[in-house]
Amino acid sequence: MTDNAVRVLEENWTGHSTVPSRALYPHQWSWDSAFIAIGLRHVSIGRAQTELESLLRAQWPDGRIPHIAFAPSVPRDAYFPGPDFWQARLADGTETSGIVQPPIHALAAWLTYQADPSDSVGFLERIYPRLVAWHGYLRDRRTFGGGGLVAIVHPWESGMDNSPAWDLPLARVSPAPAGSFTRRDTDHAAGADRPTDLDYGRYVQLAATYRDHGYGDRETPHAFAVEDPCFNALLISSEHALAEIAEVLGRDPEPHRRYAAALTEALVERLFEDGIFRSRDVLSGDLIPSDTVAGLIPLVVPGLPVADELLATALGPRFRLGETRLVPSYDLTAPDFDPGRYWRGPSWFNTAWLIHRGLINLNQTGYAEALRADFLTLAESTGYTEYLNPFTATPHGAQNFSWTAALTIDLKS
Ligand code: 2M8
Repeated sequence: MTDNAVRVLEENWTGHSTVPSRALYPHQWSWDSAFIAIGLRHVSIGRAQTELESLLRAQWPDGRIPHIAFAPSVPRDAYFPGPDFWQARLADGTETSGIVQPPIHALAAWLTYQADPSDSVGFLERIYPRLVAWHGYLRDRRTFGGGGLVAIVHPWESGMDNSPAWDLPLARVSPAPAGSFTRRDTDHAAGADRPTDLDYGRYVQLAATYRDHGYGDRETPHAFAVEDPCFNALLISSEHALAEIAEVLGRDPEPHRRYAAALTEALVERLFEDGIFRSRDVLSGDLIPSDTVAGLIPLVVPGLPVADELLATALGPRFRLGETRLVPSYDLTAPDFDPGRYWRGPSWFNTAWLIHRGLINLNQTGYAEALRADFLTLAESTGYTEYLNPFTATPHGAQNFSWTAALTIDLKS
């Protein structure tokens, strides 16, 4: 099984990074690269380091890590929105997008170091200041809500593009006119598995507005600004990882620990409701009453005070952990649950990996082992699919998907 997973990563390797999927996503994606490094560290420590360092070469002077670093060798219109849409070019000519993705990179760097400490201190030295700058960008430029949590300004920044939690805030966005752009994703995946055209038009409009304001967080009149529990939980886990990295490098870990503690308090105070974490719409000030897998990801936060209640929700009727395949992306009891459409119901391997990590942290070894076994069976039987139906295990989206393969290698190791 692991050999097949290694082969997937080899086929998707470009020489310095790994594309999520040759056809659907032919460039380097931010949080994909972090998950991929977590698997690659067991195959080649050098490749895992290169994966993360190549992404950090696309970091902007303001500290943000863009969600896509475009490969110059790929046709400019192979993916939409491509480099001509984003119009973001670094001094060395690297072309990128202008939005971000969940900050799991410091955790990936720490796990990479742990796989081979003797060969990784130089790597930590090189990337620590960049990771600090990345978190600094989020802390200084993205805390619009006033409670200390970081806000995303585009659904793509959540990594869970068409999550039902975005329906309410997105309703206030007028879509870019039909015909003003051409989708490329539906050339490679079934339309019924992907976001609707209406949602896509809204994504394009939001990104164009941000671009037309120079990607300035204060300058842009954001029509979408949301505190997402997954994004903030991964920032907390990554701050804990930065504390560990700082200790190895002989720096002061305490600022990282203090920031992680403050964020954890804010996360619980601002987003925990009805046994789960919900997203807060910064513009209306309201919590969004759609329960998605993002609300379970804080299980990865060390010392989470509401972990027992959150675990009960994962096991309860909304997600039925242990009774469905992996963990569904959306509340099973919601009337608009859709088992095949992207982030509106199907199960994903990266979120299952995160929840598995949370279960291990909580010493829930029985649930963790069952989830791990399900993960490994499904990864192989579905051809390392991107996502799957939580009842029938029918594969959806791309095959030979990199983070599915990488996280398989990690859970096998
Ligand atoms: C999906 O998102 C991209 C936009 O970033 C897309 O739909 O075109 C999401 O699943 C996201 O989480 C992932 O990072 C990306 C590449 O795998 O694909």
